[in-house]
Amino acid sequence: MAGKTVILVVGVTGSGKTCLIRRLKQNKSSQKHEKKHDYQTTETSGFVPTKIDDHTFGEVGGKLQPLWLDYAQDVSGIIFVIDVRAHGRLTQAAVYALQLREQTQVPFVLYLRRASSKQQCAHLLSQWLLEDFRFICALDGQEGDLEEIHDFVKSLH
Ligand SMILES: Nc1nc2c(ncn2[C@@H]2O[C@H](COP(=O)(O)OP(=O)(O)OP(=O)(O)O)[C@@H](O)[C@H]2O)c(=O)[nH]1
Ligand SMILES: [Mg+2]
Repeated sequence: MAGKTVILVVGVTGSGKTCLIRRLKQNKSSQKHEKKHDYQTTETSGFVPTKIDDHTFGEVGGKLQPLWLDYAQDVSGIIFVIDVRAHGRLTQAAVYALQLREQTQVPFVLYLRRASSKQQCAHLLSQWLLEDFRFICALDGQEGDLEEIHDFVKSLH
């Protein structure tokens, strides 16, 4: 059955959820080949499912943060997107991530977008007291982040 594994994709407004799902759908392994129109988005409202192979990636926009937990009920895993350059929203994003992981039992991964290095990601995680979180460090302009998402998805039941 297509779309049987549902992965919830959450994160604060503008963190990059819609664009990430779009890249997954187009299987764009490199951000270097991006076209400008690929990244023109509007705020997501409600739950937006995107089927990719055997999986459904369900985005819930940042505006609906109070409902993330409700949407997390029947999913196989959660991808929490953080834009590490959105300085004004980082602390809030980290608190939301911590709360959501505490309240859910399914595999959870942080996707740290626009990171400058793995060390920067590790430093941020320790600053936020999230050292034990599984994370994907999406380095600016480099390949490999989608493969890590595929690995996460493959590990889900
Ligand atoms: N060039 C580039 N821009 C990105 C990328 N991801 C996000 N952006 C920019 O960030 C903006 C917001 O990204 P979205 O993916 O819409 O953010 P979102 O997390 O879905 O936001 P909500 O739906 O409002 O919660 C986009 O319109 C782009 O301008 C990316 O991978 N590359
Ligand atoms: Mg969106």
